[in-house]
Amino acid sequence: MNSTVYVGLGSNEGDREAQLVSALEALSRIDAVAVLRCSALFESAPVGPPQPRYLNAVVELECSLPPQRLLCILQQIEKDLGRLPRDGRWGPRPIDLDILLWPGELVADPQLQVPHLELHKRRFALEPLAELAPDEEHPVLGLSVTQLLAQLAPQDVQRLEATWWPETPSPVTES
Ligand code: A4P
Ligand code: MG
Repeated sequence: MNSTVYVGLGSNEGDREAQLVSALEALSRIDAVAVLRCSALFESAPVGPPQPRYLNAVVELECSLPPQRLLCILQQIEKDLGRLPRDGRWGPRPIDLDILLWPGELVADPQLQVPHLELHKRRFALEPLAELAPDEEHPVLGLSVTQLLAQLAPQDVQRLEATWWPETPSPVTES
């Protein structure tokens, strides 16, 4: 059965633009996944230890895999794009792919929590997500993405106009 999934992309090390595009291409190549829509790109101040600024975006996927299987694939893409184990929690990384929200799914395993446990605290995830799914409800907090954003303190998150990024209201075509 196909479900809709929202995945957050982040990069703050190396060629951030190229890595985001490569991650998108890698996602499009997975048989069981279709990239339906992309948010705009956002540049954001790092949350966590001092490190370079991030580029963030959210993509809407159609996926016929269970959550754990999608997580493995996302982690393989992170590795392929040069992410090293030493990057450490909340440290700089060439690419980070997080499952943010999976309508109809609630996962509370040791290796995977969906919705992402930090989603409701993070403007860099909620602002792009709100472009794709403003009315989607957080199944634990019972608030929509728009409502979560409204209760969040300001954070340094800037929406970018980037011609090279396939920000879409329309489906992304595979290359
Ligand atoms: N994991 C559990 N739930 C999930 C999920 N929903 N999606 C587990 C993806 N992974 C999930 O992740 C550590 C473990 O989280 C994984 O092994 C997986 O089993 P990781 O990507 O290896 O390490 P991490 O990313 O450093 O840890 P964590 O806790 O996932 O951090 P976040 O939440 O990804 O935060 N500031 C800005 N402005 N923009 C950013 O994108 N990103 C981070 C990373 C910190 N600060 C940021 C940004
Ligand atoms: Mg992560």
